[in-house]
Amino acid sequence: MSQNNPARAELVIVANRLPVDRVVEPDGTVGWRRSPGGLVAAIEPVMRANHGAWIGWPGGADAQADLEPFVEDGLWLVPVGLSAREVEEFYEGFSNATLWPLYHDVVATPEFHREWWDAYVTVNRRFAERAAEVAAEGATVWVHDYQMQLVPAMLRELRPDLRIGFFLHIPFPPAELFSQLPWRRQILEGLLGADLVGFQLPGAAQNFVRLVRQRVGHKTHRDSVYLPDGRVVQAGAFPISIDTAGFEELAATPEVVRRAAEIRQQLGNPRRILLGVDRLDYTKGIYARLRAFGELLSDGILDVEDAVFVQVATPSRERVDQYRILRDDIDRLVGRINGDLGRIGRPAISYLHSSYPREEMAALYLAADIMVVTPLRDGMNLVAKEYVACRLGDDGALVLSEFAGAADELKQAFLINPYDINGMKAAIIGAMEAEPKDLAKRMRAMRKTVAEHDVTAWADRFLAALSADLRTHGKTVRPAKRS
Ligand code: GDG
Repeated sequence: MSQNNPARAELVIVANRLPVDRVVEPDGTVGWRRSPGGLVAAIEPVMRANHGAWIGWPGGADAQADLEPFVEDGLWLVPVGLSAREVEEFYEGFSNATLWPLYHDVVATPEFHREWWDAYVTVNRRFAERAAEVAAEGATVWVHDYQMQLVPAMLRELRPDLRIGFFLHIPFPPAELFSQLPWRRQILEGLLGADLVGFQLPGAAQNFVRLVRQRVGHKTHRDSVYLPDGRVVQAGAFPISIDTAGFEELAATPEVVRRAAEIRQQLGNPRRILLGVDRLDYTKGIYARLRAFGELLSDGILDVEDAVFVQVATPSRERVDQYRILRDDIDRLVGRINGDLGRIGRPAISYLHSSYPREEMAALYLAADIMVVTPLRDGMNLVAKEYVACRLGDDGALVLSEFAGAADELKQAFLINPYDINGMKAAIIGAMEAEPKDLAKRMRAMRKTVAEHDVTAWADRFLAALSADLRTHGKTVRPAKRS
């Protein structure tokens, strides 16, 4: 892979970001810290079992910086640099101001710029070339997410011997919306370079197959696409999940339990704590959710002595205009609600624009009586599953948008339409007034779901499907050795 490691990888992960963050130590040396996240946890054991490598952007805006592959905590990491202009045009531009809103029901207006598209093509080619260098003969390459949709076809052209899988973490829109994209055909052809194209939900796979039939003209049957050269591309749904056991363990540690009690006390021991945890993103429905809570207070249905809303909004994509506008809107709304309805020592909303360690997240999940997850559209939403995993006592309530992928599995949640403010208000009150027996029944069922379908099962299922018809070639991805 590098001069010091001539071996090549049997499993290659290609994702926009490396699973590590660059940290500069006090003495000026540059080090790496593992970024938290279920994806790394899920894929790590399979990577170790298969001599795996991970290709991704290490962050920063220097196309030439530190581009030597390195081994960090036993994982082979292969950095791909981006220039300042590429960060602007490929990452902030085409990925996050064109594709992100377009794929999320156009809840914000996507911008179409030809120079952004050019940067997307250039960067995708760089990732594909890197993967082609790193992958062993007949290896498996697993490409992730909307930033990398051209990589499968580019890689297949360079290395037809590879087995290529693609997984989209966000929704795949219906044809009526996707067709706005001036480069719709190129994106579809890019994805068709994979042997298996995975989505969160069956509906997304159907959208994709329908679009391929309409726009590229290939024959399709159910989830299969038949290419003129005889190759068959399989589409399918692989709903992602969390490290359930990890969250359960965390929620049972005395430190987390103690911290949850402390949070409740610091909030002034309200009767009910409502919680929202999201990246500060306009798809997450934060504005409507806080408005609904504010109205419950101003209608006199709730009182600040009864209930407090804790909203964690993790800073995200702060250089993209739509995100700046959203931040200002939320700041103003929280200020108005607290100004109008709060009392001394009793703000209505405890608003935290910050990110926290995993332990603090678990303590918040434990402290919250009602978790409020109201995205306008969301591929899956892991926060909903994390909350459920932490409720070891089968108590607590989940209010969940029917437009989150997670609603397909967490059917016992209080499901809401985030565009219907009155419906959302009614569901919050319904969750608050529900009998403990009813809540326990719902939570038990949801906990069973997240225990049975965790992120390891997700990764195993995807990789098994990807190597399914490989038996004739005799090469498959080795399952991870798990403890
Ligand atoms: C995309 C899709 C899909 C958040 N703040 C902190 C923190 N988080 C963690 C949460 C959760 C993750 O980040 C967020 O995942 P979500 O699924 O909720 O949302 P996206 O970031 O939009 O993820 C989504 C997902 O990909 C996976 O396929 O489900 O639909 O949009 O794990 O806990 N973690 C820590 N501190 C924070 O402040 N430690």
